[in-house]
Amino acid sequence: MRLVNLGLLACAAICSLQAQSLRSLAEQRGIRFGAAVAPSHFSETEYATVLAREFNQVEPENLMKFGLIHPGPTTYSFGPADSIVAFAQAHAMAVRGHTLVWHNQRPKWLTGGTFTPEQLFSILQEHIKTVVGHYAGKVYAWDVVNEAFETDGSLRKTMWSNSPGIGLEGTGYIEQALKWAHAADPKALLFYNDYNAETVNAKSDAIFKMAQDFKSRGVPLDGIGWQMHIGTKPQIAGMETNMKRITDLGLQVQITELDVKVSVDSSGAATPAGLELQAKVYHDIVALCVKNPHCTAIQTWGFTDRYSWIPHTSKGNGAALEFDVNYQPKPAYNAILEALKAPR
Ligand code: 9MR
Repeated sequence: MRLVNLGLLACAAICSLQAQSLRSLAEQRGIRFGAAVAPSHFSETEYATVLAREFNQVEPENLMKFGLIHPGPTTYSFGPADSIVAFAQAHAMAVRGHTLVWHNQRPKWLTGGTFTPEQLFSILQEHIKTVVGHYAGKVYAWDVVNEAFETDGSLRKTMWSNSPGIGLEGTGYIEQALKWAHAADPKALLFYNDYNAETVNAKSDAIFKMAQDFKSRGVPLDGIGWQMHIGTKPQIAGMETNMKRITDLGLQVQITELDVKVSVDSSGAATPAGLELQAKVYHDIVALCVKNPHCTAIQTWGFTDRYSWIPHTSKGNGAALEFDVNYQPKPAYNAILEALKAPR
């Protein structure tokens, strides 16, 4: 009897802990809660433990980008990203792929070369076919094209876009990339991903127009990724309006790179008030996604303040994630739990 009680007590403690994780609450809601990761940290026990306990999705923060996965014209380096897939499989997590077509983190052989549009067309086709083919059945969703629009809604001029790029007009190269990705893995969900396009503005208008056009012509686009690198004053109402118009097209929205930067002192510490404000923002963003059944994933860009891109690029800001540098949950973490628990 006593033993049984102890067993029940132990279960009560462990089971309620499990029931409280981000991943279990997200699973109950039918959404994925992910984190961008680097496998160089997997050997750190706390990193691996918290990641496996709290998240049901991972995405390589860098390792599937062109420059890292395709370092020579005919050389692919799949090993590091494969180790992320292996971690995910060992812990029943889904994998998002990031990213096939981008203007950053390209290899030297590509940036330093001189290629005709015909050659670039073949290079990109081969790249997408090889990378998506390698991960077919393992990566459930891809950010096929990343950051193709400027703030004013015009198309960014990159080596891929019509300048002359791969030789296709306007959003033609995005369409082509989606078609190549679809051919390489017909089951993968294909996303267009961008930043500062979460609320209604010139950039999100342009993305919406492209999505509308693609949907009307049967181009294989499944969703729009919202990076969501934000501060403490998000325009939730505008985001809700934008999410509705996208999902009304029959597309998904996934929040792909969420982090909420706050001011920090020279040691990287935020104030308690800053952390409370940040928690409210995390709550409101997660609540926004939970409310719309076509918002299917929320992913933070990392999960611990120990490893975050923010302090390196945004001076005076940091502490942007849901766990602190010692893997302790922050007010933001509890706020996410609350938002995941709330009725739709
Ligand atoms: O977090 C990534 C950082 O480690 C890289 O140095 C950087 C290179 O541009 O890319 C960061 O990830 C970016 C992502 O791929 C696309 N959206 C913006 C992210 C933050 O810069």
